[in-house]
Amino acid sequence: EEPGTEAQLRDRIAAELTRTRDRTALLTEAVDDADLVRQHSPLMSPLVWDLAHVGNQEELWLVRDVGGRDPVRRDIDDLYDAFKQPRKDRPSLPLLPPAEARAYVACVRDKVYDLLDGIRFTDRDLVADGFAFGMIVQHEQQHDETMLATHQLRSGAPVLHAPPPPEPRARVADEVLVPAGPFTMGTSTDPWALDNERPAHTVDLPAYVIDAAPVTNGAYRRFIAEGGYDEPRWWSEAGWRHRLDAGLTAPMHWRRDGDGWAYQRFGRWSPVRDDEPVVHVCFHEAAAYAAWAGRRLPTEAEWEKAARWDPATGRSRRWPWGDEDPTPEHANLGQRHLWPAPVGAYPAGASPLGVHQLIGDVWEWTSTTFRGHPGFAAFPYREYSEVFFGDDYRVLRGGSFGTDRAACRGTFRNWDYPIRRQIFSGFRCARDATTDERHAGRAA
Ligand code: AVJ
Ligand code: FE
Repeated sequence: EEPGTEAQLRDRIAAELTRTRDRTALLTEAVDDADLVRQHSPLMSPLVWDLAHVGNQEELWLVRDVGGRDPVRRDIDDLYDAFKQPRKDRPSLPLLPPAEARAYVACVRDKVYDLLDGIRFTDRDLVADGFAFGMIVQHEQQHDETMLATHQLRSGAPVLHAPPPPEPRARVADEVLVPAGPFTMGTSTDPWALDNERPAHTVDLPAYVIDAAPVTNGAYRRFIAEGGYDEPRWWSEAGWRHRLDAGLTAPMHWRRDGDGWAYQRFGRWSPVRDDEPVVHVCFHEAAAYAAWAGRRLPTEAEWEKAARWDPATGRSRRWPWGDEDPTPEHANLGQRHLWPAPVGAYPAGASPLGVHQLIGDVWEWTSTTFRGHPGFAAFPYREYSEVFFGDDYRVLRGGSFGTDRAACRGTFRNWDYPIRRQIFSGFRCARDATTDERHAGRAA
């Protein structure tokens, strides 16, 4: 590598670290100390736990492991170990108070900027192409999205502000035919891709049809109005049991408003807007809607082929629009806006086949349970993803309005329990292609 490249990578890493910390600061300075240490939902940590946990992971990986430096606070490792401390118990732990937590993360960050100065990115696998730094940036951004979800669950006066997302700029088709054939899923080359996105491998899919946009509030309201929540036949057995146990009747944060619906977003109520993607639905609700609509959820491979496959070259792109990182024209990412954008708001972000808003807006449930790609190798630690492999979790793809561009890609994989809906989760539907469509697809 030429020396200029290494200096550029250092600058880019420093900029990403700083940009990310600015977001963390915004999320943790918007509320007072009492609010920071409070648990806003048993599903979430107190914000002050996320803050110090982010610093502790940065200390473990960058200060101690990459930098080989002395621990800053070895005594708090257990407190901020997500596996040792279940979320519901975190508020009763002897956590660092807000001022100490801020001082701690700042101290760790100073050491990281210092060690970044002398780093050789060719020394070890862990730092090749800046990976360890990228992993830590992504980790902090993931917790920022989690903190944003905590903000959505807190009660009290609104503290977060952002301009509304753009209005529709294009008409979007209902659905798109994806022709049969192989495509490359996953990646072996994206430098900051995490272990579960690797390696690149070929997946051959039969022809299928996928929604050109996520399912909207308007469509979802018809499902509700036509008794979707009252009809066990649309629900899986586990889904129906959960629908009854949890008393589900509408997406989370919705309430009836006259003969319509209103939703609460970061402390403000407003009438539900029909042309926005529905958000805060669990996997079971998404699957029930799909069954009611005579469709199904896409598999994870179907989602990724629709997002990355370029029929002109046969290549898989990094993003639906190409290989270049997203700009605000491409997708609703990064908490620039506080809710999903209406369908048609991001024509520049569409895939070559004309599938819109795959990236940003809402995480999209797929029917696939979370497993390693063929040839998966845990790196650098099993606890990031391997320990979650199995049938308990469903994969979500594409990122939400609260996902940063650094923690999102055409290959990025998220996962959660099928009953979870405090995350910014929505979905789109798919179906097998008919015989006629398969022939038309081949002729085109
Ligand atoms: C990838 C979003 C499922 O928040 O549980 C954060 C990311 N892993 N700290 C999570 C993560 C460790 C993870 N998800
Ligand atoms: Fe974490």
